[in-house]
Amino acid sequence: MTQMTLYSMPSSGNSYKVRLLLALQGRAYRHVPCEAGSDALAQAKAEGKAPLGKVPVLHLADGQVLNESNAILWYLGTGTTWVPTDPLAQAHMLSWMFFEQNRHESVIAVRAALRCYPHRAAQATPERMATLLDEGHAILALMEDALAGQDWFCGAGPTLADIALYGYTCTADTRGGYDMARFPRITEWCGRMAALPGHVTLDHAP
Ligand SMILES: N[C@@H](CCC(=O)N[C@@H](CS)C(=O)NCC(=O)O)C(=O)O
Repeated sequence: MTQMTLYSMPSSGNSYKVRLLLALQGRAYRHVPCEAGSDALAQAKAEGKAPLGKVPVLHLADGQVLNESNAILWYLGTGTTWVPTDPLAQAHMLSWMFFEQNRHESVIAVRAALRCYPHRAAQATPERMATLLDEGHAILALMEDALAGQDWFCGAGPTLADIALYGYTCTADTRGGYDMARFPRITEWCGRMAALPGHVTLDHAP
């Protein structure tokens, strides 16, 4: 049977978001791992499987192709409990997803990449790392404030906003070097995410 195919980078939070939602939904798919610097990533690009030059990319059963992690989340989540039905609640959810791409990922994921990927190490100057550390802590403080009095970022249950933000936050300490002891609400929220039925970790191979 033809099924969805996901080209994703095992070590990437953007890719992990999509793998996590698929796991939480219990959906079957074919996975093509495309690690940074791998032949598989180069081949996927050369064969036009990643039209924007990045992963994750979801190839639907009918051959249509979806780029951008949060757009893929939207496609997979629409019509399910992962997307609120009220338009205002949807907009709140989307605002967190835009925040994640514009402000969170561009700092917290970048610091993690500079620490973890050998080919990025030369860019990890002390000044840049210190700036990214301060900026990341400020971003995490915004999330910590938003979780005051609520378990999830948007409404009474988990939505795509939680998955998008979780992608890089769950490893902000181990990979990014951020001090998560300063953010107890985020730590508890990560625990709630990890307890969701079907949850998989970043290193889970589908
Ligand atoms: N905004 C995109 C970012 C995708 C992205 O930057 N992917 C990186 C891994 S996190 C990638 O494909 N890198 C491989 C390359 O640039 O060759 C998304 O959320 O999907």
